[in-house]
Amino acid sequence: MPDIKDYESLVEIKWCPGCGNFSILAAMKKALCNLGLAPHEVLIISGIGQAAKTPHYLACNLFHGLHGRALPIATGAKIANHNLTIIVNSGDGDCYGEGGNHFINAIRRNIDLTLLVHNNKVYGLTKGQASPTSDLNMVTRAQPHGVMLEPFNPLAVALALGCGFVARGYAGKPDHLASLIEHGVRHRGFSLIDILQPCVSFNHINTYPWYNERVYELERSGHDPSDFNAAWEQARKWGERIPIGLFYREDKPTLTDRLHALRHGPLVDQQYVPERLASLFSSL
Ligand SMILES: Cc1ncc(C[n+]2csc(CCOP(=O)(O)OP(=O)(O)O)c2C)c(N)n1
Ligand code: SF4
Repeated sequence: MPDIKDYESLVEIKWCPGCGNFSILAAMKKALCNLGLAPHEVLIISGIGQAAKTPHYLACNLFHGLHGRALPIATGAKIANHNLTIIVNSGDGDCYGEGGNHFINAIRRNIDLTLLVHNNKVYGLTKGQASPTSDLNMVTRAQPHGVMLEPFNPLAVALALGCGFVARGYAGKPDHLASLIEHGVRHRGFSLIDILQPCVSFNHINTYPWYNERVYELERSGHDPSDFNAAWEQARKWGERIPIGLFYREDKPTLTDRLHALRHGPLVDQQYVPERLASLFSSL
């Protein structure tokens, strides 16, 4: 059984003291140990941002990619070796802004991976500009007259695209979050966990006290995660009361189940036969 210490990295953590990312990191370690996964069985992939530094702070396989491009890298990795457990760490700007198109198409493909979006509702790394999830009228140094766009609702978009695991966690409830991550990794298919992550340096509205007053756990409110309409209703709630937990779950075939070329096992275990490629090229 792996131990939390097995996942401890020697890299110095550069997040601000009090940042919500610390409890997301701790929840990930706890979930991976509870799942009995050894570090060599896990691949963590990220894009750019504060959230995207997470893989450096875990001692396992990692790939730190480019802005919004974690999901295409994860898709390639999963096709090459679908025995790997893949987790993507992204931020609201990285995933829903810069990588928005990849977010949509990764859900449609139903790639078996877990996407953790550290949603602090600002661009943290670049010092607090509004992000796609910033609330209307939020004032930042770059938006002195307030945000003019309606916020992006990742849970509603994921539900509309047929995502089979749609959840929201909160960095202020790390045990609840660890359990969601565990369930997300166990789910065969694309699992989205949007995580409410206070940014103590640049978001002085959506703070720990602000969330603590509002969040409630769906698991304690009689919510049925197999009921799509109930999930849709919960996903549209924001403001005075904010639901966290598993909104929706459904099993469906994954991309690697559907790929004909993988029927004999992962690509990494298949023999490379250059003649087959040569005959394909000569037939074109
Ligand atoms: C194409 C492009 N757009 C924007 C940027 C600047 N940029 C780098 S990281 C980042 C913010 C990422 O925000 P988020 O994903 O919310 O991450 P956080 O730092 O808050 O965790 C931005 C805007 C860039 N370098 N290149
Ligand atoms: S700027 Fe915000 S998101 Fe980045 S490390 Fe500091 S508190 Fe965390």
